[in-house]
Amino acid sequence: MATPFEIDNSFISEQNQKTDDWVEEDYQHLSKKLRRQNVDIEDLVTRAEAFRVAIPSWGVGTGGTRFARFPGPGEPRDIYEKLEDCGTIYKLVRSTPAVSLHIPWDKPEDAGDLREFARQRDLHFDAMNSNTFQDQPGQKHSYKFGSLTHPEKSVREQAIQHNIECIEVGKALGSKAHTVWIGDGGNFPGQQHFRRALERYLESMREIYAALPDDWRVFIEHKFYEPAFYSTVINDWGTSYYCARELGPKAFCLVDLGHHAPNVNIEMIVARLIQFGKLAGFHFNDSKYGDDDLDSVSVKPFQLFLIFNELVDAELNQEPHFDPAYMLDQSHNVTDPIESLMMSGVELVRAYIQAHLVDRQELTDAQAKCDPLRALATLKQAFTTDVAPILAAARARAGGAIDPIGTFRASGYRQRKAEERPARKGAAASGIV
Ligand code: LRH
Ligand code: MN
Repeated sequence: MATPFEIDNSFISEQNQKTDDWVEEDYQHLSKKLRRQNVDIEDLVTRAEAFRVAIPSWGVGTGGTRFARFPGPGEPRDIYEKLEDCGTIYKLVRSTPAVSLHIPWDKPEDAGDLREFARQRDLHFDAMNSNTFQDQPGQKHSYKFGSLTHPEKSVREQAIQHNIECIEVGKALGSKAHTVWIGDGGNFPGQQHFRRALERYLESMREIYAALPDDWRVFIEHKFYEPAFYSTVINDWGTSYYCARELGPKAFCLVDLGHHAPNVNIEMIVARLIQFGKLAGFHFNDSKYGDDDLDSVSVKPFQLFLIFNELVDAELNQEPHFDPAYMLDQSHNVTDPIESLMMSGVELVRAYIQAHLVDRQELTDAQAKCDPLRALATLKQAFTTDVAPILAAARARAGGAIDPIGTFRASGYRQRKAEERPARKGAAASGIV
């Protein structure tokens, strides 16, 4: 079998040479501008190089809606081809060395072999994700009416065993965390007893928690609706926080940006979870209405900046238990998934570096002196600073592409994959739809 096509490093540096000059020019200009603010640009490049966000394995295939999915050319057909694409993203943007797997969609036949395949592409595995929101072929009990909170013990037990199996697979792959998102809830008033359903959730999660190795964490992911359209058991951060407290020191609350009603102040929820020492991390995406899973920073860039403003403030203050896991969780219905994930990988570093440009002394003083406009202006100055030269320099110094999408398109990678990956009859790489 021919070796799968890969973009090689010499092609990337060739492409970079085409744009080196303007990067250097803009870099020097920004360096002078920041020096006037007593900011050392080199410190920011180092921070940009160190920024890490995990890629969702289910994000490299084309996503869809309940209406339709329009698969693109050269779709990955199994977990190995998904890792090829994750390796390509990491090679070009240099901020995404970790991949978050979803079980059973990505259940490996040979975990050791998969781990080695990933290592050869400088990849490792981030948090595992269980799936008790779909019934698998041959499954004994259906999750139609719930999983970890189902009224019948046999169904809950099946869901608990699935989560424990995910942890076992994760141990073999070198993962250190397990994310539990359940769609459990009701479509009708009266369908569920709200308090008893939550009790059943905690009873089930205690068994999953007990299966965690000492150095692992479990991430509880809340969501205000869908697939249930009247009530959802783990519907908001408050319920998630209560459960994380009840379970113990290895349980934390994961914030998926799309899992909140429109206009909810998510940056304030982040500040709360940081203060309570229970912030697990994020599933980054963007949305206009519901859980749209749109590309990060494609709709509300200022909201993401304000979230990173809270994260950087906590980082600089060395808040206890502050070790957030950053992951993307997007569905790419009309773009090339690799291009969308690369752009999102870049945009997250941008928000992080802009948040490091906030003059925190000025902000604290404005807050102390009840000067809201000066406070906002201090944030806006950072948010409106074009940090592109810092991001490009960080990628180039790490062997990545100054223009990831331009280099990806020039490489013909997608066309090559279309030749290498003829669609398998009826077998789309399992994922969202
Ligand atoms: C639920 C969710 C969860 C994943 C799924 C793919 O909406 O955000 O994180 O398991 O998407
Ligand atoms: Mn999510």
